[in-house]
Amino acid sequence: MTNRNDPAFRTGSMQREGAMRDDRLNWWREAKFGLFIHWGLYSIPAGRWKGKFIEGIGEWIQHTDRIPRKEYSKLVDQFNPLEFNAKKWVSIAKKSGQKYIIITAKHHDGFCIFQSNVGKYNIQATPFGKDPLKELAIECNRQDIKFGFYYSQTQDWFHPFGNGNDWDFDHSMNNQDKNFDDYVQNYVKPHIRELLTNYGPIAVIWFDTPKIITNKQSQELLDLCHRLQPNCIVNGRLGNSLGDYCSTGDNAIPNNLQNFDWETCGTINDTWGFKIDDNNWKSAEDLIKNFIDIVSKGGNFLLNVGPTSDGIIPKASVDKLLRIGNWLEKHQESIYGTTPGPIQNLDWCKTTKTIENIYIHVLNWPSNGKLVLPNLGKSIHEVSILGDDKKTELNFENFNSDVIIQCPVLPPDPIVTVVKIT
Ligand code: JFZ
Repeated sequence: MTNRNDPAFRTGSMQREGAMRDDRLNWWREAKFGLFIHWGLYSIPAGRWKGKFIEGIGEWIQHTDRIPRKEYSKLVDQFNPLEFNAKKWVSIAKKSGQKYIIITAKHHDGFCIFQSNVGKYNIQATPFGKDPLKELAIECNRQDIKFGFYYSQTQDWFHPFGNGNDWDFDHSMNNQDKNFDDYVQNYVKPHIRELLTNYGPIAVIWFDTPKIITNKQSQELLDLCHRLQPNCIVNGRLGNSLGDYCSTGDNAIPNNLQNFDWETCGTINDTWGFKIDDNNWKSAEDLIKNFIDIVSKGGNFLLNVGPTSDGIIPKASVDKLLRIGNWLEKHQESIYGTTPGPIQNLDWCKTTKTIENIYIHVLNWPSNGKLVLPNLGKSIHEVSILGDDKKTELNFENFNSDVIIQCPVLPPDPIVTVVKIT
């Protein structure tokens, strides 16, 4: 069955096989690329608390600095993202070649960035007074992008029975299990019901950090999601090896091809939630190469941005995303709707395939332009450079058990050139 031994799959997940699951996952398997958005109260302090620089990822600031919930929750009075524009955000994803968007409806801090009748710690309590998730749902529908929610089902540092806040609450009390179950039944489930009822079709519910959640609780959440929206897929961080697909650890890419559905979630700098002081940006080139590596091993890439509390996606993030989009525009054929290609063991090239074609993504261009590939086991009709308007046919010859393709000496694409073999 599935092989989840690679260290990239620390969070684990199993999928039950079946036609229903295949139906749900069909679009996702072709989509390859999604936009992750971490946005919440933590976007306001943005990594600094009372003038102090706080180590670690931005959305964990309350935990890292053990900020009392009474103090932290005052941030609701300040949350007023006047620059938020759903159309702009969705357009960025669209132009970047991303086919789905997943946004934090509730992160570990417990704040719900949507209108909820369950509890009061939500967007209605802020001066903003609108529901950004509703606007995004409508806009995604307009621009034909799938829409989904991140929801922290176990950790909740605001709810007294949620997991993780040991500075305000003493969770070693006798009723811990019972209380946590109370939180799941009467808080988490009603939230999920709202999210899967009030926003039209929801493509993904993305759970996280399962920790103490029991098998029964995970199963009940999974059943609830599928009952409310049979087409909604659920990620593996639901816990207890349940869910429709596996998530790797953050930014982790497995070493080899995997024979199950999986996704890498990654950051462009070092944080998920916006952090003023984090300027450690990855280059667009590295992100594209990581993306190709992931797709060649059968995975999807969910790439994160952390908008400011004003509602602006940092310019550096937008720049990188658009550069990925530029590359993708010319190379869509070798990415979307493909499956992993026949050559998996070479570092300088990553391959994908369709029924008719094999796509060689050349990460390191050979100085003489000669690509030496192992025998592909099929007869080659034609070789060309993907995106070459003139469709120039390249010469190739068989040599012992190799195929040698003569390409231009200089790589035609400045980032990654793709050679298409028909
Ligand atoms: C979790 C969150 O705690 C974090 O804030 C962010 O939302 C991220 C996407 O997910 O962090 C994790 C979860 C799992 C691993 C690492 C970080 N893991 O398995 O390696």
